[in-house]
Amino acid sequence: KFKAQIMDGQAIQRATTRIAHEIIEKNRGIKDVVLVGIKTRGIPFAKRLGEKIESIEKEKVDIGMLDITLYRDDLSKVDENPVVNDTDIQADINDKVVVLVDDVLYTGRTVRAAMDAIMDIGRPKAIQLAVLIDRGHRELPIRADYVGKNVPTSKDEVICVHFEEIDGANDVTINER
Ligand code: 3GP
Ligand code: 5GP
Ligand code: MG
Repeated sequence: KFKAQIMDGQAIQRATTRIAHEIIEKNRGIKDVVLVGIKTRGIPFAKRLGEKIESIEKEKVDIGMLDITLYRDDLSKVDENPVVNDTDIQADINDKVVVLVDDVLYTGRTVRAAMDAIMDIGRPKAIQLAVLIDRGHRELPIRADYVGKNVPTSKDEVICVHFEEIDGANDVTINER
């Protein structure tokens, strides 16, 4: 059940532009940066960040992806373990800064699984995390380095992220389960 729109397309675009600048600033350029999008909507978000970074720095950015699912039959249950199904990272991540990119950060379990998968592939010099929305309720000691918007939620609420590339529209809404 729809409750409210928290970001429109322009707000998503501005947050994306800001985070692109923050990634460049924190890493003093993007020479060693590899973006890794997490499954469905982390991937278009990573691509958008990559395009923005390239247009600012006039330099190519490597992008990879991870497919991680939570073995939950019901999204209201959050005590299951995420499983990495598929990894597509062509770039050499050794001694690189891997920036994990997801649409929503919630319990942190997906990000933990993503960090495990990354460490299995190589030895990055650092792993950072970028998310469009941080909705709170962490169950692990994980925080994002780059956040589009902090949105305090109850556990009964769901954040719906819509990207043109997948959903045919750009916005973020908060819904009741
Ligand atoms: P995403 O792949 O774009 O992140 O987890 C699968 C999908 O279910 C997610 O898509 C997300 O949009 C949606 N979803 C909505 N609410 C929740 C939630 O509370 N937990 C999880 N894991 N996914 C949710
Ligand atoms: P986690 O709980 O592991 O932090 O998040 C699990 C996965 O589900 C992540 O990919 C995250 O983007 C997604 N997710 C968690 N809560 C929500 C939510 O409320 N809305 C959306 N769209 N995705 C969510
Ligand atoms: Mg996600």
